[in-house]
Amino acid sequence: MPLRIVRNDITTMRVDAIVNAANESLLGGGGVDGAIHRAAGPELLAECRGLGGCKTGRAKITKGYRLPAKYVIHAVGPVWQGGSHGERELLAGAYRASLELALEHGCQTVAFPLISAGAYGYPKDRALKTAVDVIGDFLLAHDMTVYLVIFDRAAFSIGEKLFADIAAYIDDRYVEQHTSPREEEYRRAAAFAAAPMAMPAGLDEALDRLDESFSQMLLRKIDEKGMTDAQCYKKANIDRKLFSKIRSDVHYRPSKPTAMAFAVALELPLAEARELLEKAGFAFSHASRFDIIVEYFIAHQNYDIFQINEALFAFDQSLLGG
Ligand code: AR6
Repeated sequence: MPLRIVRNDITTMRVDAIVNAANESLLGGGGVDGAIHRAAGPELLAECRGLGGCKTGRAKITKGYRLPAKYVIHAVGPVWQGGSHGERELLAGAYRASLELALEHGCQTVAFPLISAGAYGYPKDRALKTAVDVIGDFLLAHDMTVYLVIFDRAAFSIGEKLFADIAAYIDDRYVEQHTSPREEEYRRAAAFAAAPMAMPAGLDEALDRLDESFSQMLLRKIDEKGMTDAQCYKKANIDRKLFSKIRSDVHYRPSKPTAMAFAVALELPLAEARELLEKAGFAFSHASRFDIIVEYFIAHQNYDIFQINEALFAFDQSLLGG
C-alpha cells in the first residue's frame, strides 16, 4: 500500500530512507533528530557538518550509517507561530523536497515522522493533514511506499469537526442496531420477499448463470469512469501487484478493505458501492466501526481515501487499501 500510517520508532524502520525532523544547522538536536543521530552513530554528524545547513522548507540527504535505512533525509520544518507565517507552505515544502530527494536516489520506501509536530509546536492534526495531502498528491504521480510514523498516539487527533461527526454517526448506528429488533424482522421479511421465485433445474445450469465477477465489475466501472487502471489503483491506495492479480484472475476475491478502497476510488454512490462489495461477498455491517466509517464517507460523497484513513486511524481501525 503506498501510504501507511504506522506507530513505530522511526530509527528501527527497514526502509530505503527515513526522514529526520531537523533544524537549519543540521547538527542534531532533541526529539526524533536526537534519536536518529544516536542510532546512526557519529559518522552521521560528521557528514552533516559538511552540508552547510539547510533552509526551512527544504531538505538534504545523507547516508544512514548504522541505521537499517540506507539514507537519512534531513528536512527542516517551520516553527509554529500561530499559522499566519507561511507555516503550511513551509511544512508542505519540507515534505515535497524530501520526496523529491527520495525519488532522485531511487528510494522505493520512505518513512516520515510528523515534521514540526514536536518541539516546533505545529498542531498535530494540522501537521498530519498537511503530511497526508502532500504525500497523497505525490503518490498519485509516483510509485513509492511512504510510511507516516506517528510516535505518540495519545496526542493524535483528527480535525475536531470530522471527528465529532463520525462519532455521532457511529453512535446513531449502534443505537439503531440495539434498540430496533423490529428492523431485523423487517430485513428478514424483505430478504424472503426478494428470494428467487423458481429454483434452477440443476446445479450445472445455476453455475452457468454466474453473474459478473468482482474483477469484471471493477474493470467495467474503471472504463465507465474514463479512468486508467493506474489512476484507479493509485487513488485506491492499492499497489500495482495486487491490482494486476485482480485484473488477471476473473474470480479473484479481494479483502473487504480492498473492495471498499476501489468503491471509494471509483467514487461510487452508496448503492453501487454496496453492489461492488457484494460481488466480493461482503456487505457494510452496522456492527463494525470500520464499515460504518467507510459507509459514512461514501454516503457523504467524500471520496478522499487519505481522509478516510485518518478517520479510521483515529478510531483504531485498520486502513483502506492494500
Ligand atoms: N520516531 C518517530 N517519531 C518520533 C520519534 C521517533 N523515535 N521521536 C519523536 N518523534 P520533534 P520538530 C515524533 O520535536 O517538531 C529537534 O531538536 C514526535 O512525537 O522531533 O520538527 C530538532 O533538532 C513528533 O510528533 O521535531 C529541531 O531543533 C515528531 O516526531 C526540532 O527538534 C517531531 O517532533 C524540530 O522540531
